[in-house]
Amino acid sequence: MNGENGMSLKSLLSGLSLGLAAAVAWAGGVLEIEHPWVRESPPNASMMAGYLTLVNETDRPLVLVGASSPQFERVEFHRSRVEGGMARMTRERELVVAPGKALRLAPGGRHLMLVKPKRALRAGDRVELTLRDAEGRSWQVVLPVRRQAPGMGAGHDDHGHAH
Ligand SMILES: [Cu+2]
Repeated sequence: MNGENGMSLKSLLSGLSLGLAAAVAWAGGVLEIEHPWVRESPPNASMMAGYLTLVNETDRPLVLVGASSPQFERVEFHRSRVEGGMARMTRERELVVAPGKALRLAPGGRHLMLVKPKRALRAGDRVELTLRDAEGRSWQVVLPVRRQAPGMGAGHDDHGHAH
């Protein structure tokens, strides 16, 4: 907090209530996380890709600066693109979700790169993930491991809304 031009009591209180909301995850109407899933990889894969949709329910940009999972050595934000016929992945330092908008992480575009699983994960397993934003808030989400994107298969029972 920068105390120079003194926060009003009202903004201080709303800041506190946001902090409390973050403590009970996504109940606070700040970030909604939809359609989380991780694509199943061969058992010896050193990386897996995770996808979800982030919905910013506030009127300010939401800047995610980090992610982690106890089941992986580290988690990075990546973006895939095709350049000259070659698929390439680049690492991005943060994910910015515009006010009131959704940012979709999906195959062929942005994804969570889950690096070095501590043990092999298969369809039906679950990945526990923590997302952190630039204001120090954090959200926990469970991503089911699947062979294909939600909505592509026959079953409906495992679609994973995280709210
Ligand atoms: Cu990647």
